Amino acid sequence: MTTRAYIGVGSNLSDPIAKAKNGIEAIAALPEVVTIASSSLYSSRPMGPQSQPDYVNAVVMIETTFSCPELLKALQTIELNYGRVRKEERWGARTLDLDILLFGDDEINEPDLIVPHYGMKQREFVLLPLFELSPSLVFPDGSELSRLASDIDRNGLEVIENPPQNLN
Ligand code: A4P
Ligand code: MG
Repeated sequence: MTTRAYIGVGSNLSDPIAKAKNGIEAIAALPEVVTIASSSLYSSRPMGPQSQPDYVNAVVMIETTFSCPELLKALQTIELNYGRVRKEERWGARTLDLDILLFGDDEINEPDLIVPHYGMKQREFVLLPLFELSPSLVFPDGSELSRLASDIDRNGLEVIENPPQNLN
């Protein structure tokens, strides 16, 4: 069975543009995953502690035969390969953060896996790249992305690079 899923990519340390691209390429290279499209790369102001650099954010749309827990494990391996150091501080700086935003219409509430991602409806750096990829998307709870995306404050979010091409 194939599932369409969306992955949020974030980085704000050690050359974040390169780190975000590395992450996008590593997702495309996973077995059991076909990347349909990546959004542009965006520069975004930090949510959480303000004493950290701006982030580079993007969203990737994939088709996968992984289960959702298998996909999480694969993404965590990529995060570790790109040198992310897990720190105590919540929402602190990180080299590469890969979050499962949506996994088909699945609604999962496990201690280590919450899907749809719990914060996505309040985050311009998730909603606007997602809207670029799938403007007519409807969330599992029936809410429309187009409405959420038009209501949210851009908070300085800007495109810094066009989408990476030829990812498969
Ligand atoms: N986990 C649960 N659900 C998921 C999911 N859907 N996808 C668990 C991925 N992981 C999920 O994650 C902690 C645990 O979440 C994992 O072990 C996994 O089992 P983590 O990545 O180690 O910790 P974290 O990312 O620091 O925590 P959190 O609360 O997920 O942070 P966020 O929400 O990812 O926020 N500002 C801007 N502008 N752009 C950003 O991308 N990102 C953050 C991090 C803060 N500020 C930001 C940005
Ligand atoms: Mg995370």
